[in-house]
Amino acid sequence: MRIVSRIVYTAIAGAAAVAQAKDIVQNWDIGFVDTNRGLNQPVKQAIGVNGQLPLPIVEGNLGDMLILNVRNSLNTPTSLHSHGLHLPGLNYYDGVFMVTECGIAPGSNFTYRIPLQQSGTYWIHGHTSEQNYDGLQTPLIIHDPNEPYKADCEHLFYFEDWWPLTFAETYPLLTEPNPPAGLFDRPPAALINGANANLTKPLYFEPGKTYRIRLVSMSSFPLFEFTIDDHELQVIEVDGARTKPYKTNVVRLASAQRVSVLVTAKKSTRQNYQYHVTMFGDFLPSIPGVFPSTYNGSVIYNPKAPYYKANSIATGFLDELAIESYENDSILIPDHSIYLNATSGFMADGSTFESYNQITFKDPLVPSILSALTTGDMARNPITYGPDTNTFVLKYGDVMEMLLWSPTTLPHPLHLHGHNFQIIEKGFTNDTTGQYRKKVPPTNAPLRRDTIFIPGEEYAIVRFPANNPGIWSFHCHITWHSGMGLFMLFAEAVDRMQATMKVPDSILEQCRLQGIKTSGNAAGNSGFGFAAAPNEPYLLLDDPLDN
Ligand SMILES: *[C@@H]1O[C@H](CO)[C@@H](O)[C@H](O)[C@H]1NC(C)=O
Ligand SMILES: *[C@@H]1O[C@H](CO)[C@@H](O)[C@H](O)[C@H]1NC(C)=O
Ligand SMILES: *[C@@H]1O[C@H](CO)[C@@H](O)[C@H](O)[C@H]1NC(C)=O
Ligand SMILES: *[C@@H]1O[C@H](CO)[C@@H](O)[C@H](O)[C@H]1NC(C)=O
Ligand SMILES: *[C@@H]1O[C@H](CO)[C@@H](O)[C@H](O)[C@H]1NC(C)=O
Ligand SMILES: [Cu+2]
Repeated sequence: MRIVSRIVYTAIAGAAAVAQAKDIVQNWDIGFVDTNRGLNQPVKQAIGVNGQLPLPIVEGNLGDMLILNVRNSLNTPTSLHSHGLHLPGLNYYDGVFMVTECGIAPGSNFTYRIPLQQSGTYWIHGHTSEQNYDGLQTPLIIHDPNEPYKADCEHLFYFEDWWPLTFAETYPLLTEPNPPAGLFDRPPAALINGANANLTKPLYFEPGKTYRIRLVSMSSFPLFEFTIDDHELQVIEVDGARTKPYKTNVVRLASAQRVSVLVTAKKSTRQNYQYHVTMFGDFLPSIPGVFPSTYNGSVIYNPKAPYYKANSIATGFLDELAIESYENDSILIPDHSIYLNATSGFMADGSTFESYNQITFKDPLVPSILSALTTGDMARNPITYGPDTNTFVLKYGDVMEMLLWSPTTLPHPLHLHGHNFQIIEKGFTNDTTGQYRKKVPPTNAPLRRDTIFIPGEEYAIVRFPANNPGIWSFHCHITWHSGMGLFMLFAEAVDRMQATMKVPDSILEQCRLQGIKTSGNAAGNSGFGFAAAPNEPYLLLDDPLDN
């Protein structure tokens, strides 16, 4: 491992703080690992790193350089996405297969060089063929040496659901007209910090001390909740963005969301307490012992003391419209508004898929970033990215508003790459009176986050500035749904991309290794030649009330 130090000077309140910036080097040989993760399940062919699962947790400081040296020992392409990092100018390290790269060819090596420019709680996961579902995922923690929210000590909890079938085995059950088995016939189990959720670690609290607890949902589907009996949790970070302190007694996380809380220990050591992690889905069929399942851990003040008896376990959503951004951002005024209907439906043959606005995402034949950089003026025409990528072309600096609707009973945690968005409004899709509409008060600094959970039959309005030239994905983080096509692209400031962005040769080399074209439109042609591009018919809609 090579550590190269650079000096970074940060001015705080007139004084100069000096921090040693370093390279965080991870050498990851990505390969198959047969495991049941210590659960009461059959062994399946999972995806791990250096023969291991869970993956190493990645940690660094603001200003460090993360160097991910990857060897692909799978028999399919792979890629890694640093979820929540905006990567200004470095769109080609976003890790999305056939969007920002060709994937890393089997048997080859590739290096991601990712400057850590945002502090907070993130995660790294596979972004090719939903490989995260099979284990390719781990938290990424970026500390700020000048963190305004002081804590005496930190704890990390990350949550996963683990299924007995691989994603490839599950896919036909999701999409085939007459699936051979039910999706919930072989239910998942919960993992906490990469291990069987029953093995909860004890937390040792000292009177008066303050603890930062980082919560990461790497869930493929269910929701997770975290609460500590009779202790207040103060939210200070949501999806990497600092918030003003917000008091709650429970944090609910949808897939891909992260939250940090501060907890101040009690003054007395007379009692010990329990924390609880619950895996559930109000939208999922209830399966005894699975949905919901609660795992209890100890919060120990004094090993000899009795435990506090709680009457109930706290539960509920965070009120995202009440939490304020730390940065005092004002509400963005949109230049454009787009309507995205997250619909499920079927093709004429009866196979089921998902979509935004009835367009089911299919990978283009040329990575979209290379289409943007090689097609000149045509890059401003959304058709260049192919009929099935559902690409919206954005002008630099425009403020975009998205109206996100789930007209069915299915919920969707929707994640935007390269940005976070302000949450402006939420409500029910069928509320014609506007009675259940909730808007952020005009005096507030709206919460910013990168993944918003839209419950079934609800909508939300979010806004973001198009200030990050690149091709950015916007997709559902329920792994089943992204695999079924609930995925689309923003081609942002393509003129600036063409003027300033140079894709490293290592990216192009991976395309060559796999015989993938590195120029032209989504079909690898110029102009309007799309003959070979994937072109699915529009989805026929499910009856939204019959889902
Ligand atoms: C590729 O990575 C592997 C494992 O990390 C390493 O042993 C090997 O030397 C690398 N190969 C090249 C050509 O860099
Ligand atoms: C935890 O233990 C309970 C009781 O033995 C068992 O029913 C459950 O399946 C276990 N959970 C996991 C994730 O293994
Ligand atoms: C977990 O805690 C809850 C609430 O205190 C309790 O009802 C439940 O029985 C506990 N579960 C286990 C496995 O101890
Ligand atoms: C936000 O505004 C409050 C109240 O005016 C102020 O105390 C605080 O320092 C501001 N925060 C930032 C990050 O500018
Ligand atoms: C959104 O999709 C639903 C079907 O899932 C449909 O009933 C509704 O009309 C669509 N809304 C718009 C504005 O397209
Ligand atoms: Cu979804």
